[in-house]
Amino acid sequence: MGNLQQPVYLEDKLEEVRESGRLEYRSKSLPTWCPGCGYFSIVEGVTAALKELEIDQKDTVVVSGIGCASRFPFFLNAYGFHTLHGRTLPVATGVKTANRDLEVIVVGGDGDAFAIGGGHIPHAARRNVDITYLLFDNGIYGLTKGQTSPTSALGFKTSTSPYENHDAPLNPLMMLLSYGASWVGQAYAGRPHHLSEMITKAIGHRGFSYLHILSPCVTFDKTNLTYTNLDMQVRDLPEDHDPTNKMAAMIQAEKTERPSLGIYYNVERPTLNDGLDHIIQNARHPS
Ligand SMILES: Cc1ncc(C[n+]2csc(CCOP(=O)(O)OP(=O)(O)O)c2C)c(N)n1
Ligand code: SF4
Ligand SMILES: [Mg+2]
Repeated sequence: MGNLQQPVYLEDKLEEVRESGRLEYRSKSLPTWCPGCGYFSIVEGVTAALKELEIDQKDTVVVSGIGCASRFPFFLNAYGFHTLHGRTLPVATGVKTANRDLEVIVVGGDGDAFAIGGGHIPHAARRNVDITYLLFDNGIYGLTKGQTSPTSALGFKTSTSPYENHDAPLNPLMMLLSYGASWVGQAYAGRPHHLSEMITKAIGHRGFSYLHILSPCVTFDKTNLTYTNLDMQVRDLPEDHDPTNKMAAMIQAEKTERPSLGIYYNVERPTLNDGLDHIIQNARHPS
């Protein structure tokens, strides 16, 4: 997929990216996303995070489902697994369980995650699998040319809701908090520096980290998630927000009209691999 060429950057940007050391994390496949798609900032954010955390390409695995978002592994110079629609988390759980030294990053869209893949999320979260889930939310099915998704706004018109969407959208932050994710945050593709910091923190977390990334689909959504609308809506979490307080995180997650960016929740608890170690220990030395 893609042409084997240098990633496309403007000449001065290319120099900046090369000097930052991030270029080594970019593959030579040219992104096939539409010009202006928010997903480009996420590639930049992930390469910056990997560089910052000094994670080797050979130790990085990016697992994706199906959708525009799920083309992501092709654009990174790391191991990648383009799985089936909605089936990222079982694959990623298997990868991390088989080799815990790998840094496992899952990427996918709102349809991949919360429609066909919705049944897998609670279990990866409650098991606290030590992986990072980057959810690209454009509130639409992008790849299949703009149908209503589980996060589409009320009143949204698409080919599958020509008389306006009447299905209440899901609240993914609230869901992940109640599922038991140990790190939950929100970022916006239109704020690339903050996005990159949040990706770094999410990857640095030991346990299941979920980063919800608001990212406009500039081709099929002309009404809701545009940069202009989002620039006016998004704000930072209050400075005194306590990320160890789940109820406080839920109160913020409910404020969907003005989405807040930042770390909603962050606690340490045993991971799936910790639990498996315990089982192995008990099996070897039964009391
Ligand atoms: C089993 C299966 N069902 C349906 C599809 C068709 N399909 C491909 S991508 C997609 C949804 C993509 O939307 P999203 O996950 O939000 O990603 P985006 O394209 O918006 O990044 C669908 C329904 C498929 N490929 N496989
Ligand atoms: S269709 Fe939308 S989500 Fe897909 S690449 Fe184009 S702008 Fe991005
Ligand atoms: Mg989508």
